Amino acid sequence: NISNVETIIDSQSGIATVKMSQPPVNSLDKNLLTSITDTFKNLEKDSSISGVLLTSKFDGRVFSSGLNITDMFQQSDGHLAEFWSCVQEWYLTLYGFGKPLVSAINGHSPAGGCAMALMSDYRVMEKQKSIGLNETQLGIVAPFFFADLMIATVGRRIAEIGLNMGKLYSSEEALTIGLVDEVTDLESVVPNATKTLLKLTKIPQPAYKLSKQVQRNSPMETLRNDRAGDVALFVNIIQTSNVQAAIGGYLKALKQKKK
Ligand code: CO8
Repeated sequence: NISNVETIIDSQSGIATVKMSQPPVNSLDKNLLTSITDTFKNLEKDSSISGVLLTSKFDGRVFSSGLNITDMFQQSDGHLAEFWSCVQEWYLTLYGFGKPLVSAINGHSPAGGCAMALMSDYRVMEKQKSIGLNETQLGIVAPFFFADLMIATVGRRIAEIGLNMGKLYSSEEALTIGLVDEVTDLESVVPNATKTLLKLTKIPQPAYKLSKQVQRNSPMETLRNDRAGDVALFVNIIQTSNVQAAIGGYLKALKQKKK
């Protein structure tokens, strides 16, 4: 499955570029979630790697379209449970990643795509794209650990407005509220992200790792302590008929958009 993720290593700097490469829009299904998770677990263990840049192959179009919606529509409880367990593992691995991680957001980044960018330490985004936790617009609710990422990044009040309204922000708005750290032309997204990443790798790394841990531990611990409960909650919410109807309607609208 690793082919839906390309990893390019610069042996001189020790920077690994992880490029999500699953056509057409890097929607996070079980395969892509697992590939990303496994890639990060390997990079964490590899002592020659100093930091990671996360980006998309679909330059100028989409970073990630978020969780794969079809995995939440008309599926069995078992399928949903397995899918959600992959989502949890992906979150725990990326948010808990012990090395510098910078996102080069070179396209749209809704919902799970936004959450993934928020799991990194710094975000550089292409201008005139969109990002946000728009779950309520699909008739669903972002899980507590997505909400926590937003709160940790932009503060409680702005997060509350964004989450409740399911707001998708333009790159420029996202910069204003601190959801991303830099906005630039497509050509500069990866170079600028790399520049910051290199700076982060120069900080004494045991301290850097510990600093991340101290700040991020609480939501991850909450999830670790009751992963099964969180899976059950997800399955229950998704299987309610009004949520299924809302997801079905959203999928239909998404397919019809281009007609
Ligand atoms: N899942 C599944 N399929 C998708 C997704 C997705 N997230 N996004 C796009 N697709 C499909 C489209 O339907 C389309 O399929 P087809 O070719 O068969 O018609 C194909 O991918 C290409 O998509 P587009 O033509 O729309 O591509 P564009 O380049 O024009 O646009 C966008 C890219 C902007 C990313 C656009 O596709 C889009 O807005 N997608 C929807 C994004 C979205 O709202 N995602 C939300 C996912 S939900 C989530 O991440 C968190 C859920 C938490 C659940 C908790 C419950 C308790």
